[in-house]
Amino acid sequence: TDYSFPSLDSFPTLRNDALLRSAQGTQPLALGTPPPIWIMRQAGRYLPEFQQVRRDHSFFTVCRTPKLACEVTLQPIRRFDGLLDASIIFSDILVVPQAMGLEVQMLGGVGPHFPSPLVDPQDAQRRVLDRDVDVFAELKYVYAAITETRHKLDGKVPLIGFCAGPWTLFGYMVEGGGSRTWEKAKAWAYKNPDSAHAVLDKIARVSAQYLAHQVQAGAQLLQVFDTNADCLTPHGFDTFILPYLRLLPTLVREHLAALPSSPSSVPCPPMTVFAKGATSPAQLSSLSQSGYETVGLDWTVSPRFARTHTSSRVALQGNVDPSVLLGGSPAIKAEVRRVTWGPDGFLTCAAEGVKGGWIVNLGHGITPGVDPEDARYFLERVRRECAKKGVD
Ligand code: 1CP
Repeated sequence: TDYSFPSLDSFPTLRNDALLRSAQGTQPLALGTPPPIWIMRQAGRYLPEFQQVRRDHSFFTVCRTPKLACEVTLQPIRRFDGLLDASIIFSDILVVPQAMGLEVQMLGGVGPHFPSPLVDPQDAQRRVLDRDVDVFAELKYVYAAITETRHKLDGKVPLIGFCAGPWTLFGYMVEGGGSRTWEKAKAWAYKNPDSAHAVLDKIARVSAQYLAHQVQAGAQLLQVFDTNADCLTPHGFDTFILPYLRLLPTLVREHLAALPSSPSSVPCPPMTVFAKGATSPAQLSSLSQSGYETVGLDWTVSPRFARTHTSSRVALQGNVDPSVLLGGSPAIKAEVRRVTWGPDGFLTCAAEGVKGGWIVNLGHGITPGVDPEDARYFLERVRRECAKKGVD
């Protein structure tokens, strides 16, 4: 298929830039003005219209067919019309290992499966480090999906692009799928740290190129999902996770700055780091000074705790417990209350003069068992609580 990057001014004008203003820090959390809101994994299995598409097409066919990926990306925007402030391109973090030459299958009821994961440093040398990756050619189906979706969104909400944190991808590439303990990946890092560093560095370089390409294709904010950031020690986090999270925004900026400025330059959009489980004071502090505009939070810390340990220059995103959407309206109402006007909530802190933006989201992806009407109730409750100027 033919694809080339569009001219960015060929896209419809963005009519709702609340997310971008919060992330850039130009729209601090203001009482009475609902902050931007979106839901991690908002396009997916809990939506019957997604299941309908999946009945006819395999998971990676949806990812690789721009028309289908675009359709699925727009499904939550249509269903929750006016209640969501962002869309996120439908794809998966595992398209990057595929681009690097590893086979990945999506098994029903099981999840991702690598028929031949990386087995040892020699194997990684041969299959990963000694191989050049043509990031454009391998992933242009994602870029085509992003460009088409930017047009079809018609400026309604911004479009988020994403990739995984290098440590999370290393985990899948070594384990061959999801794992409760990630012990093969950890054993590799402890036994052969030089090899682990070389692979992490390679993943980071490919991922940064991929993120820059997504921006050239039309992505307006970038999020890095480091879902497995919770499985190492604090020292392991500083050694195998943080340096590669830091490398991503540095390299994305370098790539974009190196592009010719005519016909027009491509500015670097705001970036979000979501390192699930990295919630100690030291980790929050490091993440808030790692080159990202927004730090995503899981649900294990209070907003006040997170605010205390992060720079006021970053916006925070989260931190509603996704499981609460399985708990019915009273539970949803109580959890929304906790993150807004609870004693340690974002709005309570803002009312006390604590600085810094907030992007409302769950603390991890929405789960398949959620009733879409409960997701709608969640979005409505947030708007209701955030319209108030004080606790009632
Ligand atoms: O059969 C199916 O339809 C598979 C279900 C599914 C979906 C809908 C998978 C398999 N991936 C996705 C889409 C997806 N994955 C998106 C885009 C949709 C959206 O956000 O609206 C994104 C951002 C991801 C990211 C992703 N994939 C992560 C990081 C975020 C997170 O939730 O932790 C991870 C770890 C994966 C791996 C993955 N892909 C799919 C599965 C089942 C898994 C294992 C982790 C899991 O079970 O959630």
